[in-house]
Amino acid sequence: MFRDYYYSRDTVSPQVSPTPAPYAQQASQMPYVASFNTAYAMIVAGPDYPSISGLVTFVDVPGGVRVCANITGLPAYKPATADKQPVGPFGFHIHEKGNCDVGNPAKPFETSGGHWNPTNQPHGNHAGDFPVLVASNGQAILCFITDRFRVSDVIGRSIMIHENPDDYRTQPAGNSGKRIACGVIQPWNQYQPYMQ
Ligand SMILES: [Cu+2]
Repeated sequence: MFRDYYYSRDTVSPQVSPTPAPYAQQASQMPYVASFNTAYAMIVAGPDYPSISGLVTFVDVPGGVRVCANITGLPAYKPATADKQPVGPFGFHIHEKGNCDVGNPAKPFETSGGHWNPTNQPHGNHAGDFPVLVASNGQAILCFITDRFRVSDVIGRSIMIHENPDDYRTQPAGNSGKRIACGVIQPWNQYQPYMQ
């Protein structure tokens, strides 16, 4: 009820909120802010490493976006062999589409599309090319700041974790191998009423 009152204060009917609480009166004097300045992605595991889970958060900050990841259940490092990339550190990117359906288990998460690349850059400089995830005992914790987008640009896209490290050079995806976990980026505090 408070939200109804607050977001439609110019047309509010007295039946909806006959006696606004003091905090609502205060809020009604402040500008309405529809903000998408915080987003999150819950990470879901693909079939190869089903114990992966975690959260990635996106917060607009002056000059960019602070991205923080806390991922658990990542596989142990395996060195490269003659014909295989190392397992870990893990390539970490924003992909175009907000769809984390596993689809074909042999090639999971194809529905997320390719790398999000709004400015047509080579891989390594895509807006959503992130630092690799380095795991300790299966857990990777990472925060960084990027000025390549704002939070509102990435809502409705997805964040992807790959099995192999990103070489930041091979096109179009850094040779980072299989997609092993994915999360749809969703608005967190879609509305920011001035509430205490
Ligand atoms: Cu990727």
